[in-house]
Amino acid sequence: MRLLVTGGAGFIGSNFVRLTGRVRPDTHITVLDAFTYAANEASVADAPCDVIRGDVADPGVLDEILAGFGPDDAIVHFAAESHNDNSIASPGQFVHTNITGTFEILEAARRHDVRLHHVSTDEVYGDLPLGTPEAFTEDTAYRPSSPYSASKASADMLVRAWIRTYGLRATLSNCSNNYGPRQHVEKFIPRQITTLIDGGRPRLYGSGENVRDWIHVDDHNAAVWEILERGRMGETYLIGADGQASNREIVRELCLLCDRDPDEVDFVTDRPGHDRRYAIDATKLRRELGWAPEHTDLRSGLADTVEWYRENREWWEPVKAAVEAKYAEVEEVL
Ligand code: NAD
Ligand code: TDX
Repeated sequence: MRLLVTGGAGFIGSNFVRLTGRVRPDTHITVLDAFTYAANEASVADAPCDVIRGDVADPGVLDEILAGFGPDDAIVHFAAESHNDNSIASPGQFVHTNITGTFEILEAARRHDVRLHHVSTDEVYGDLPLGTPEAFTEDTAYRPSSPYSASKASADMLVRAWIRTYGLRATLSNCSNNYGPRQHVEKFIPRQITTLIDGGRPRLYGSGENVRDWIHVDDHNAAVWEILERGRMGETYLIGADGQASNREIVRELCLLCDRDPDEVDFVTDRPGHDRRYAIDATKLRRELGWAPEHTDLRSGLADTVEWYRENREWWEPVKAAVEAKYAEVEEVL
């Protein structure tokens, strides 16, 4: 089987390529990645794939890659601008990559009659109140809050329209917050881990009470494989591992894992429009496809992740100072 993996030099895509090498070694993967600031050469340098540098919104490069694809081959579309804070500061690139890029992927899939799996986020559903048992399901109405989530919601809508109108063979998944190795240090968990490793104080937005539903990146990617192989065409599957925790709780755990005082944290300027809580009800995925997460103990998943950042300093150190300098322009300690 041939797979075009877009965004394969980013966090989830590069872990997908590596997981595929372990569980489906006969798959031939071509990564298409624009190598934006979010990509890391080292994430794919020793990964089992061919790598092409290019923009998903470029139909020419898509045609070149897909020319050799047959009816059993597929595209797994991870490429995106993925960071909410960046989307608030400068939304234009999010419209280009997430909306126009997905449009071009859809048109290329249609021209070459290739099956598509579109990777999306639970943020398209907006947020939930704190302290209630509600969770998102496949039937929850779209209500995105940020330019990032609005651009992902737009992309999902395009995919759904191409399925219905053109009969495109496609599936979608909306996953909760991922953690694990090779996540950019701008994101919450790697930012706090690398700050702690360097002896600094973790930084919590606002009150730190916002809740995210954490899933290990390998569990997300294993679910993507289940959907690729056995998902019903045209369907959407929510992916989540019942990993709800407040940002304050995550930071406490990371401090303890780094032998630091959990009360030595800074509360800083809140994110505008900050979503309060996300939670996924993954019943459909579990019942229909028999998927279940393997990393069910968040504490041990975080411990492994801390260990990875300790052991791979050369992977993150070159960009850490610049990321912190950018945050310093907008953050004030409360
Ligand atoms: P990431 O930012 O780490 O990686 C994105 C990759 O896409 C990078 O390698 C980047 O260079 C590439 N890219 C960006 N613009 C491109 C373009 N125009 N053409 C080609 N490549 C381009 O993101 P991630 O966290 O790995 O997220 C991957 C996907 O999963 C995204 O679609 C995101 O919306 C979705 N998702 C992420 C999470 C999460 O917690 N990180 C959760 C649910 C869904
Ligand atoms: O320094 C920080 N302090 C802090 O309190 C940072 C960077 C974040 N936060 C908070 C904001 C969120 O409540 O932590 C939470 C997680 O923040 P992010 O890592 O920026 O993730 P989030 O905004 O929840 O979005 C993530 O999950 C869904 C991914 O970045 C998206 O790509 C994905 O779609």
